[in-house]
Amino acid sequence: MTKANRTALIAATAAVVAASLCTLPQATASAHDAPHHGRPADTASLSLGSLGDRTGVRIGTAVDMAALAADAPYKAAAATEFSSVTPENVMKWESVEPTRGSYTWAPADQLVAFARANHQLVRGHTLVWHSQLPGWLTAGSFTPDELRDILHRHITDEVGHFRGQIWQWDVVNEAFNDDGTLRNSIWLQELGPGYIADAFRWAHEADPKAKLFINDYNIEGVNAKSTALYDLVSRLRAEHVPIDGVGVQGHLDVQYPAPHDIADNLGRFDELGVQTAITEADVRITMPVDNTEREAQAEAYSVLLQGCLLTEHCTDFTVWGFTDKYSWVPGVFTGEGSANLFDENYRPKSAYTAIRQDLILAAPGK
Ligand code: 9MR
Repeated sequence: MTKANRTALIAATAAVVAASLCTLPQATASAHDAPHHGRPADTASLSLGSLGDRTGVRIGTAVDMAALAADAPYKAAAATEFSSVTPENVMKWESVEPTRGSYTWAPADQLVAFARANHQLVRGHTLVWHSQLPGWLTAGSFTPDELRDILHRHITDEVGHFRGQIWQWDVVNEAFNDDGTLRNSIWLQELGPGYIADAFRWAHEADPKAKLFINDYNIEGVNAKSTALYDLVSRLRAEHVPIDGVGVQGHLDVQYPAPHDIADNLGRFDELGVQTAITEADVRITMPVDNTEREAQAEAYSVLLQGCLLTEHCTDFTVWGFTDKYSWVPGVFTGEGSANLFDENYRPKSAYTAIRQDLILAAPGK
């Protein structure tokens, strides 16, 4: 898409969103897809996932497995509204191997089965991270060689367990500091910067068909961190390391302006030959929420999604949970919340309407 077309899309979308907020009937979380029968689709009845399909961008959500088991409306919305799912926690190392050598796959297997039953793809999250590591690993004293073997085995076993069932793996998560230097994690300290290329090679060996991503936050626009990541991906591609994509998490806060150069940032990864995705979108607000903040939130979601829609090889847009009933935000950012598309009673917010309109406007898309 040319820059002129991008500008036109953004302007037109803003107008449609403004109009729709006044006139559209409220959509529901359990919207089902209508059969087409050769007639133009009635977009009001289409789920986010189906609207995304018309644009070539999958629309996903992170899934909280406790909520999925206990809350029927949550399960219904997760099943019908989205075309891909990401386990919010159950594929992380502390969840799958709480005791050394003894694996707990059941919750993650349940999500994979849920996705299959609902014709959804799965983003695997995440293999190499500094956080949510099991105690036996962080408290243990291992030599660098031992730690390298432990990491190799973790990747081989986990990717192997899910072989053929994962669409995209977040192989390496949050490896950078905001200034563009590599994070001083246990992996960097003990194994040196080569751990990143090794992790991608090991994951590729275990499942050659999965798309392998590096994922991070605060890399939505062009900045020191996203540029360092760009340089790393460029080097890895030149060295034929099997890296397929860059995940841009998209955790925003209405009190800071949403970057308006997301498409410029994602577009430069197109040029490296890798895919991109928005992998963890949410937009938090300082409580209590007023109408201005609610509309600013809708705009921020829209800016994130449009950045993806405008980028040729941006393949998916995932929200980090869809209801305020279950959100990581209040527990981490004191006094903030309301970050999701639906409120705690599953009522859609302006942000939900806004991203529907973006998808409708963008079809037929890429
Ligand atoms: O949403 C996740 C929350 O339930 C966990 O307690 C937390 C632990 O660090 O991780 C959250 O998910 C994070 C994701 O895995 C990586 N990017 C940031 C997400 C929000 O913290």
